[in-house]
Parts: sequence; C-alpha cells; structure tokens
Amino acid sequence: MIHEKYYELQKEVDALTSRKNKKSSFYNGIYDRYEYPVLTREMIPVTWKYDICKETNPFFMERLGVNATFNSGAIYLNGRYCLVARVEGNDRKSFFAVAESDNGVDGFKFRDYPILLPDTCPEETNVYDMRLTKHEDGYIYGVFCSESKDTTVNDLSAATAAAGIVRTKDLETWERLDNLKTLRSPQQRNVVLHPEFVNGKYAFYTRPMDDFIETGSGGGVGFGLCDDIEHAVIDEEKMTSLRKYHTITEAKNGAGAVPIKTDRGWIHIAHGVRNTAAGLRYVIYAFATDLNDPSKVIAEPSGMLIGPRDWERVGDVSNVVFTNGAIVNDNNEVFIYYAASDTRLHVATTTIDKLVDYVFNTPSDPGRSVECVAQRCELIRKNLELLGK
Ligand code: M1P
Repeated sequence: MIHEKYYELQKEVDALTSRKNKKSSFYNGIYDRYEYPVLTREMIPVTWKYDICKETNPFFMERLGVNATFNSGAIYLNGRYCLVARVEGNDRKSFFAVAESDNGVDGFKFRDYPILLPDTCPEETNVYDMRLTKHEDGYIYGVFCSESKDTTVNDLSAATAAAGIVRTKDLETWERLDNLKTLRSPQQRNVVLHPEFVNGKYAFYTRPMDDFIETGSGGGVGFGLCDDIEHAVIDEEKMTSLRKYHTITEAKNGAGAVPIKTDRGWIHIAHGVRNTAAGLRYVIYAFATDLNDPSKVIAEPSGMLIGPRDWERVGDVSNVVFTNGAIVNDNNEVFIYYAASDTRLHVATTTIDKLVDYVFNTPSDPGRSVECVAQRCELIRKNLELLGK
C-alpha cells in the first residue's frame, strides 16, 4: 500500500517543477538573470529518496537523501532543453540525471531514473560535471570528472582526477569509452570535447593539474588533439586561456560549456578562481578563439561575466558560480546554466549577438590599476563629451 505522505510530498515537487520562472530586476545589458533556480534538490522525485510502501516504511522516512543538484551539462535535443545534472546524494557521491524542459528557463523535470553508467572503472569512486558535446561524427559525447582514491601516497583524502568519456544518441543508452590519457599531465578535470574535428582529429580542451585540488604548474586551459576517441590519448597540450596574476583566473581556471560557434570565432564560457581570506571564489568568464585554430585566443574581455550574487553566494561551497553547459536554440538565444555554491542550478539568458558584442567589444584587462583607471577615465571622458559636459 502506498503511504499517503507520498502524494503530499510529490505534490510539492510538482508545484516546484511547474512554477513559472521570471526575469529578475538584475541588469547589465549582457544577459538576464532569473528569480528562481531551474534545478534544486527539492525538485528530485520522491521515488528517488523514499520507500513509498507503507508496510516497509511506516514512518515515511527518507532513506536515500539528495543533498544538491548543480553543475549540469546541457544540450538542445529534438526541440527540448536537456540537462545532465550533477546530483549529489547525502552520501557525498555524485551521479548524473537527465532533466528536460520545453523552454529552458522553467519546467525542468527529471526522467524516471538517473543515469546508471556502465561500470568499467572499478577504482572510480565519484563522477561529476558532465559536458555534453554534439559532435560532427554523429554522437553526443559526455566528458566528466572520474575521481579515484590516490593509493600511491599515505593520505586518506588524496585523490586522482581523470576525464571519463561516454557517448549516446538519446541520453538514454550510454556507451563508456576509455578515460582520456594526457601523457604530460598527471591529473585532469574540466575537460571539454570540441564539437568539430580539428585537422581531422578529435580536439579536447583540458585543464592540466599536478594535484587533485591545486593546478600547480598547470598554466590554464589546455588544448590537445587525439586520433582515436575510443582510446583517447593526448600527447602535447597547448595552452589557450591562461591563468594570470591578479586576475579572476589567478588560482585556476577551466573550460565550462562546449564552445559556441559564431561568425567571429568560438565563444567559450569558462570559470576562473582566485583565493581570498574567505576561501576560493569562483566566477564565470568568457573568451573567444579563432574559427580555424580553436586553441588561439583572439578576445578575452576583462574580468567576470557572472559572479555569485545575493543568495547564490551561499551554499555547500559558498562564493562559487560554475558552468559546464549552455544551449543555443534555433532563434540564436543562449541559455547559460550556472550552478550557485555547489548547491543549485540557475540560468542566465542572452543572445549570440549580445555575446559576440560582449566578447569582442569589452576591453581586456590591462593588468595594472593605473592602466585600469585610465581605461575607465577614457570611457567617462567620451560619455561626458556626449553629455555636453
Ligand atoms: O567547488 C567548486 C568547484 O570545484 C571544482 O572546480 P575546479 O576543478 O576548477 O576546482 C569542481 O569540482 C566543481 O565541480 C566545483 O563546482
């Protein structure tokens, strides 16, 4: 017999997943923010957390709680906005789950089951942050962080990050391929597959790291080519967007959404990290690379595109916004899915035209206060002249 509490709780989930979203009053001319997150742990179906049978769960106790729904890969598929969300159980293990919507800003509902990946890596403990690439070879690839315990050192929390690769055609059936091997970088996270062949090869944006947390000698977002996607190996990694002193990428950075192709170049929406007295601060930034050489940065606007604001600043890992998915629909509208503080998922909307204008016409960071204020004074001078002052 079904416990009556099931109906009550599922009704609350249904109310949340059918709530209309609205643009917030935030304005910067570049993108719109929304009042409500698009995914939260409260939107997880009751059947994923409770045994709904009255005989076996008379107190209707949560058995397998969900702590967070955040960093999501995104893809526009058959006219639907599909997210592959990172869902984190109360046990700290993350897994992936597909949620879909008709309009990209609200109405996201999880499919009946989360994704059960083929279990081909016995040492793998945790998986997270899938990037979804609709590749010109006809497959949809999911590239994610595959985390294992580092057994080479005597440290209980030491871990190793690698890039896991799966592919699908429908987000339903998944084929697991070999993890990416980067011969010159011991660890990898935030790896993204480029949607087109480059010089006839598969191209990956990488994030070389010496350590699980610290990038160490890793200088930023890397780029490497490989012949065989089923057994992907990258020898040389070129650097693209660099970590730089006294910028938003000083501590680390990493590729985010799959690059968006525009007339002017590939637009990348990535994350940058700096250290503060309050811990690491993660923001989202954008840059463009050359259409013919997607490793070559041709524009990098100064500073952040999206920073954590108001309640976005608070969560399990506070002061973080992070993206690993964006969608461009048939009308050239862009939906940037960004997670707040490793807890919930939001959307920011813009257009290709606005993104191109932002990336190519926003000045770059001159690197020193005196030059930054000169840059600002020049803007003010031009404006005052226009105002007749
Ligand atoms: O906790 C913030 C983010 O930390 C990691 O990003 P990075 O590898 O750049 O430090 C990721 O684990 C990400 O999932 C997380 O949101």
